[in-house]
Amino acid sequence: MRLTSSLMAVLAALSALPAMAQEGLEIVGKPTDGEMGFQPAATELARDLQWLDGMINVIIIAIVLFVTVLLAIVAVRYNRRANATSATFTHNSPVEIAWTIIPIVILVFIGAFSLPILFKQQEIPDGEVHIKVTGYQWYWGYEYTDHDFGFDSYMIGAPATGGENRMSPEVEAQLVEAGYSKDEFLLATDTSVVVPVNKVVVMQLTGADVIHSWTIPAFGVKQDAVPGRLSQLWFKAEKEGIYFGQCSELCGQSHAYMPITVKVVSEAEYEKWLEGAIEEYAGTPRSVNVASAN
Ligand SMILES: [Cu+2]
Repeated sequence: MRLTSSLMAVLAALSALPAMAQEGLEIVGKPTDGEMGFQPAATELARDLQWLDGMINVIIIAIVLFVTVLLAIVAVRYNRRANATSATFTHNSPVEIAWTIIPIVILVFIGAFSLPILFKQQEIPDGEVHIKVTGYQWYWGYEYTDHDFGFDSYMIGAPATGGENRMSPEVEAQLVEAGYSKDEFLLATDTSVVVPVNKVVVMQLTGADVIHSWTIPAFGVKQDAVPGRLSQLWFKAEKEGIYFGQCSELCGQSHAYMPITVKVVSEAEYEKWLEGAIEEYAGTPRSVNVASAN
């Protein structure tokens, strides 16, 4: 009898494993306690950014070491005890030319790598999935404009889901119910952005009240959602899984409670979800879409 109950406990614990939550989808993009560095890159954009960060870090470290060595030499060789009578010259043209030219060369070198990466982010390709994102105080609204449906996305535990933006046994139960664990509090949302893997997703962003900012660190995207303007971002996620982000523009009292959940699923899973979503959110049936395209 005891064995069965402990077996049940193990099974319950296994089913609550956060790494495999949500219909077998692994949680990939998530901050981890005590860790440093970036979340695993799930797009080419994120890979480029992380590579650029590492490359510039090498340059920064080299400059810091070089300047530290120069300072140490000056402190040891030219202090009053070691060098009682100091030289009286004030200029040295070759050195001055060098310390003007070399930083320019370093900046041009960095620019030669960073500008192409910036352009890759900001030049929006033709999208295969289009989503309009609206930031509200304090939740996100998503419209799948290819199929004319939309829904709002609230943090699990936010007032709209019956919570008070605080952890409680009820909120934990809601999280578990949705396939998450209590570790995902402040990250998991009731509905999520579902996108197919390896497809170009183009998002248009705007704000309904104040400026918000939509980001998924593992995708290497972050874009302000500004009232009265429509900005764009794009990504092509290469790995199925669950990715979290948070509003990244201070937007008021509950800024911390409007996270973002993106589920990257297989093409087949996406089609299935789309059928259900079109029905649930009263979107345009796909046959009508096909007809109007002709
Ligand atoms: Cu916000």
